[in-house]
Amino acid sequence: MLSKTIEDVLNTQIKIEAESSQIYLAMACWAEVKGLEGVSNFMYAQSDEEREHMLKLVKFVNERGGHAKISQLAEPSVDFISFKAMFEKLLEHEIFVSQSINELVHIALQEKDYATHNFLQWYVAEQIEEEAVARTILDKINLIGDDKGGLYLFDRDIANITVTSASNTGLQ
Ligand code: OFO
Repeated sequence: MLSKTIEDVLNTQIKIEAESSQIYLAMACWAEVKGLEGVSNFMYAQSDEEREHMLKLVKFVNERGGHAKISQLAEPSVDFISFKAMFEKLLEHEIFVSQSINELVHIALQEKDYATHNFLQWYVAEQIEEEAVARTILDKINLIGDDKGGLYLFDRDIANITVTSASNTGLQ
């Protein structure tokens, strides 16, 4: 059974994951209308992943005797000055989510809720992976600079920068 404190913080995380999904969906749209097909596919996949993260939390809260809250979401930015700026936003957002997960882990320990603490380890691993992917992409973007040919190749090759979910690393 979840304590009220844990239920509330998990519900806040549900909202954060849902907002992450919306943020990446907006990025997918921006890239798609700019003709960056590879980048938009990457962002659509990211958006789907975030929805899965949200659902995993929803199920956990409901199964542990709480009630998952589905809340109103903040409207994401829909315009970016460049695709580099967009990926910088992505990294910034993932760092914010990692901090939120760290705080959750801390609260779970304080509350002596070891089941939730254990459940959250999947998210800890996932955040390490997602931050690493965002940094890899930004390194590549910095290499390209303003080179249009480089951008073309980047858009083609981003499909190979896979987002390895923690579920594939045996941590689930
Ligand atoms: Fe939900 O993993 Fe990124 O934010």
